[in-house]
Amino acid sequence: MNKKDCIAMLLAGGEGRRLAPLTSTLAKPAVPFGGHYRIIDFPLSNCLNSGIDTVGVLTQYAAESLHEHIGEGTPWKNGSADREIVLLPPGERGEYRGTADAITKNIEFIDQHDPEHVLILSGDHIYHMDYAEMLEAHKRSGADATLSVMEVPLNEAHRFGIVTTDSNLRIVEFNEKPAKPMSSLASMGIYVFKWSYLRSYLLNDGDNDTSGHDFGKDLLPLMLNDGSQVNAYPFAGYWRDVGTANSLWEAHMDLLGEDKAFELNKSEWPMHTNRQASRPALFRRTLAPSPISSMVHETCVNEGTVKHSVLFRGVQIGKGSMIADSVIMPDAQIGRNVKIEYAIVGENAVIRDGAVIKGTPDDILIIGPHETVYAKPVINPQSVRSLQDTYETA
Ligand code: ADQ
Ligand code: ADP
Repeated sequence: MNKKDCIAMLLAGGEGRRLAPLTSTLAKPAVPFGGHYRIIDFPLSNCLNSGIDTVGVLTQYAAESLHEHIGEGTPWKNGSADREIVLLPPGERGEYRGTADAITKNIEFIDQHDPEHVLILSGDHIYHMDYAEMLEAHKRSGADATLSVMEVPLNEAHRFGIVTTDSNLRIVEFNEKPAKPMSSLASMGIYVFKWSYLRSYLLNDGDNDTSGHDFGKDLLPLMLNDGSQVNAYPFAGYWRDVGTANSLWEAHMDLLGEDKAFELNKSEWPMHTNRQASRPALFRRTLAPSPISSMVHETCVNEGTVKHSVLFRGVQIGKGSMIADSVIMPDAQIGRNVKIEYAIVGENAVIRDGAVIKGTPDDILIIGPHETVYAKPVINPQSVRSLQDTYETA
């Protein structure tokens, strides 16, 4: 095989526990996003748009959901036989013990391509990013590793790897999810490494029983401790880690309104998704007074009132129902006289006539895929499940 300049390894095997029950049967990267897509469509489309032609996708938890969505990767190959998107579940090799271990167990796959650099991506971020620019910065600086970084709100910094840099953008300190963050410059979990350099660290880490085999917890701190040159690549665009119900909801709300923070479909940065979902993503937008602006997939049948919400393909809403500030995922069936506020309703959920689902902006309710909710006020997700049990056994 020809020597590659850079290939990508896309980490998509995490459990996504904080998004339960949306992730009860789905890997987090397979969770629907933006009326038409799944989260993993973002890094896959970014790779295509950035000219990265080889992508290994590391799956583990609920791998089926991703395998079904990605298949042979056709939508992200743009008809080119030179592009390769390969699913890499652990298979016979035992489990992936952490993000670094997932790469270690695929050293052979990477070696086949003999790349100069390896781009490590995460499957659960919403953003458009030109990886070629990051790769350029990495090469220009001659760093062993380059991490993309951005400022996040200080009150959210504890969710991220937090870095400190010197005036040349060299990282002098890295703390994974610090309880008391001293800065708000966060690692986006997007890394470029010189492959020969990363390879030797992975081999050592694989043999180290005290390691958690994780990039953020183990490898990056070790690399800095050894005096490696690790640089920061500041990213200025929109980027969201949607690992929690509230962040997934907020990222959807960022698609709405005239002053929306994120534009999904840019002609210069096309998004791709799998064939089943790939009928043109036409949305009706109700634009007039901006608070009621919604994104409604053209296949929805809506007989109710929808305000400031995102409705995916195949959603049905009956007469007299009111949906506000919510995200309704594919094929959810909502009956008559239902009230839904500040909630995410999972794929194929069934909301019976008269049901009330009310969250708050700080506590977004999730109704899991395929769950049924009956006409009884629901105040938190636990009660959704216990109510369901009561009714189903009754
Ligand atoms: P987290 O968001 O907590 O922090 P992590 O749980 O390590 O990230 O998951 C990163 C990616 O790897 C996800 O896409 C996940 O699905 C996947 N993954 C997790 N475990 C895996 C496994 N065993 N096998 C295969 N894939 C796996 C990371 C960094 C932080 C950084 C944030 C930015 O550690 O430093 O700030 O990302 O979001
Ligand atoms: P402000 O605090 O000025 O209202 P935001 O809270 O929207 O602004 O965000 C401040 C910065 O942090 C922005 O650059 C934004 O992209 C980033 N940011 C906000 N929320 C998140 C998040 N959940 N994950 C990652 N980055 C975020």
